[in-house]
Amino acid sequence: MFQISIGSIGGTISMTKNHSNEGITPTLGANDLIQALPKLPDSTKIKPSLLFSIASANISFSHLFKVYQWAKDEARNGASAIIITQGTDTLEESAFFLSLLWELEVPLIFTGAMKGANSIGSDGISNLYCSILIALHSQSKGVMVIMNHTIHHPLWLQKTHSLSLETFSSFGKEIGVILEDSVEFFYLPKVMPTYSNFTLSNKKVFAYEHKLDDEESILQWAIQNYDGIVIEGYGAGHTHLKSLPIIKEIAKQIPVIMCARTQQGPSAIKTYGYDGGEIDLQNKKVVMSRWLQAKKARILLYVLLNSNLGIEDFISYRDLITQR
Ligand code: DAS
Repeated sequence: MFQISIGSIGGTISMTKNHSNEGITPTLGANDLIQALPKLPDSTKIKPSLLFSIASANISFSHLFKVYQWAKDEARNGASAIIITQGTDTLEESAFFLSLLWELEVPLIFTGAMKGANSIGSDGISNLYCSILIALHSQSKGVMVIMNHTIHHPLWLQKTHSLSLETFSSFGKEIGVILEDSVEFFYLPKVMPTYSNFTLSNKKVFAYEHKLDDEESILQWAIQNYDGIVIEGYGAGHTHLKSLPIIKEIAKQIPVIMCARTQQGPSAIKTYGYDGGEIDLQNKKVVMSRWLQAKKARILLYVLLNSNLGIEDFISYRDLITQR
């Protein structure tokens, strides 16, 4: 018997309208969602569990650590694949966080929906069904996200549109597709490190995005309250002159990561020579995130700091992304 355990956390995939004059809210659990699935092979057993029933804006690392422990227990107790249904607003972050912890080969698949369960053209069941097809595929392993017939690795995934069905993109690095009910992999993702010493301790990472004519006082506040800082810098990862002396001081004490605030492309390492550009920043001990977007860089640094690891491990992970 091939057991697939499905854990639901909430999100639009679980949402329905209770009163005609109000919006949709989480009402359904995994047990309700599976009722609408087409017939599966007799050798497949689906085990649904309602884990949480919340919008994804309310998911914390502590919720996700419980999801991780639940998924591990399911795998230990015989599940051959795990599916998590959650809101799409933080889907790429949840999946990336779990990818840093999930050391098993058992596929751990995240999915959601852009339209409520009772809306016309609702995509939830199609996404769940595609997730099951992936779960059953012999080459599936590790953490993946399935949305809109496309298979993504959490490292590259970004939500790009607030409401469209076609919102998730890995910008050309999609792992595969599900077409005609068949899974087609374009490549199998590289196995990235996991951090088994992670605990939910109190190390926190502050992330913020530079804006035109920005404030520098926020950085001074952050140093007193956080153990690491991720900045979404201008262009290829640059700062402004007012922040420079503060960043220089902060980077002597805690990790400071600089990312590109553009949606695509890496932060630079050797192009710009002006003060506040990447060469100057690196001379001041700031680490460029390269291909890690700020959302992912923040989670990676959070996991490392709470695993008693640090900036060297950040650099190793970062560099592994582009090593063959
Ligand atoms: N935006 C909704 C979703 O797509 C709500 C959420 O993220 O929980 O699931």
